[in-house]
Amino acid sequence: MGTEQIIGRNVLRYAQVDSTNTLAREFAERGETEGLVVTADEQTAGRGRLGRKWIVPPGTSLQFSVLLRPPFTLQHAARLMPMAALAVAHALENEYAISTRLKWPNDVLVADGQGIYRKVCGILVESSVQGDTLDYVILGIGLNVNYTMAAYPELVPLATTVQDAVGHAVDRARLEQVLFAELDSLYGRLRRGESLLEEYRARLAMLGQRIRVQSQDKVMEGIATDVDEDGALILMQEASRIKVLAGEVTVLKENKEVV
Ligand code: BT5
Repeated sequence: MGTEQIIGRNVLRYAQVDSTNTLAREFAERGETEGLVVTADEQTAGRGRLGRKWIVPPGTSLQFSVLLRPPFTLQHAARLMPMAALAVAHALENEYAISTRLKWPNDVLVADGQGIYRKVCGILVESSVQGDTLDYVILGIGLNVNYTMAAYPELVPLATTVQDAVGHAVDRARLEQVLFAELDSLYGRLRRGESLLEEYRARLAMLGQRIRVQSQDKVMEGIATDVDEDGALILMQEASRIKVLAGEVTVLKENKEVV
């Protein structure tokens, strides 16, 4: 209450850009203050992690990047990914009463038309670091909204849309507004030193399950037991506890609903 809005106080809208993350970074380099949102109807070079592509039909979805200058240590910057995932989950649950699950490190899942949980949102966090301090962070969010994944057969096993989950098209402008408000509220909590970890853990689909993680060129298997305050996934292999900072997770003993 009474805290000043940061995220969404300044929103720049574009019809077409290469990537909102790239454009937001340019604004950051020119000294723009935090909270700026760059959003586009179409990205010609939308990207995921490790040079992967993010592909969405123009004008259907939410694709935006938020410039943040968090007053955190470098280590705490890892809290922004779970924050963004939680904000998307809250927005979808509150607006459409659908249940969400989170997949470490950067996906939000919802049940598609068949009741199988699939990726509806991907998050890309890019940080600029000066020495050992955090200069700025670009938080990129891609949320599939008003189209059906049936138009993209190669993504059907992996991905879904809000429309597929809810059963009809939704008010995209309203969803955007609600999501900015959620992001702003959770960012305010992080800035006040609160932890969002319990809420994040409660929605993580993979805890307690046997998983395989591909991290750089290493592949590891074990039980996913936790995510810590640094955003790392904790993997137990026999008696050893491995802290995984980044990677791709596959759940091995499939809880049938989760990809
Ligand atoms: C992500 O990467 O999931 C992060 C995606 C971030 C996109 C936003 S949009 C606004 C901002 N500007 C940008 O340029 N990017 C951000 P990753 O975990 O690496 O997943 C990428 C993989 O997801 C691809 O290799 C595809 O397999 C799959 N994919 C591509 N398009 C998708 C879509 N629309 N929905 C679900 N999965 C998709």
